Amino acid sequence: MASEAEIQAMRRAIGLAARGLPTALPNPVVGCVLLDPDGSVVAEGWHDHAGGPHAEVVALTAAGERARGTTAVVTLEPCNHTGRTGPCSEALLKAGVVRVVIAVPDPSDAASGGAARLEQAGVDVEVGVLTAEAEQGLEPGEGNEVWLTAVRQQRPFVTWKFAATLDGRVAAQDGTSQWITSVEARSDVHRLRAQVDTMLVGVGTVLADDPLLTVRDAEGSPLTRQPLRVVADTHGRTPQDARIRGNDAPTWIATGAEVGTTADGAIDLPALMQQLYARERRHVLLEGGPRLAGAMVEAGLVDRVVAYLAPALLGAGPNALMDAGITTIADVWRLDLTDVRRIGGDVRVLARPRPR
Ligand code: AOF
Ligand code: ZN
Repeated sequence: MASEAEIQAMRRAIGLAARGLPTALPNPVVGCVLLDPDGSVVAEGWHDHAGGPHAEVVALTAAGERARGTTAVVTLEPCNHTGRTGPCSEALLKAGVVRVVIAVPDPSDAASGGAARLEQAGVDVEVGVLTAEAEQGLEPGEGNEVWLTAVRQQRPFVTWKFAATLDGRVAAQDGTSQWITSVEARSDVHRLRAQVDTMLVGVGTVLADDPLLTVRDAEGSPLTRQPLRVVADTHGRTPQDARIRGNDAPTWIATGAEVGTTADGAIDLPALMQQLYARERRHVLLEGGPRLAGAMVEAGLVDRVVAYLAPALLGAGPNALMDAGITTIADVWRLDLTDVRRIGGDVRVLARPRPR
């Protein structure tokens, strides 16, 4: 049984882990707290970026000799492999840690086995402390859900974002769409973009809006780390002078010829997701349009929905979601609300699909 001090330390470690959110990809976010036998904190650490030291190693380094005899409280099972860095299981053993408390087992084939290795070496191991909190985060969207889902499904986690009027429209009848939501909602979208490694749009959106799809800070300057921009473009219709092709950020125009097509001739979206995973992409922000969103929903490739709803009405024009293969109310796609808040003059809804 985990002690009260260990549970408190795990909550702290989950908070620390979230500090790695924008930069840890394609790695998980991980936090670690080392406790004395009397429950006081000796040192702490989190995983900042892939290639950098793991959370455990950061905490062990900070503790130095004081690590001996401590309990390590970690949000993810310590790795047991040499990837960009060495195995945390061995580092913990070498430092003389006597007990390890873990929130979530590592689902990856390459790195798992740390808990077994530690136990076999005589360390007291406990798995399953604050598991849900570590996956979901203390704040919505700040846990390890993205990375865990990606590894479990062997495809990137997909967040579908749209901005619509109260009657669900993303553009007017004549196709004009700027700007449905407030400036505050638009800067929130840039914060969202900064947390992913990939942005996906359909070629229809490129042809209609010619989006740049870069991430900018509050002052409007581009960030140094820009997500990969991907266009789902079955027949290669992206114009040569489209803004998305510019060298502001990396771009992949994914065509049917390259990725593969389904029986009805459309780009094979599960194959596209697998190829992105193979390129170490773990979090895709799907930004439209309605047709691609419909196909992604139909293919079961949406893991989180972020909707910005403006108190405005259009009465005509395209809806956020088209043709998701749902024809009768019994098949309605139900979501669970995870967060609702006011952003500027708009409402932001976070929702998670229920398994179908
Ligand atoms: C941990 N602690 O802080 C992290 C872990 O290439 P590497 O060396 O960075 O290893 C990446 C893999 O290690 C990653 O896919 C995941 O399985 C695990 N991440 N493990 O013990 C950490 N970031
Ligand atoms: Zn590790």
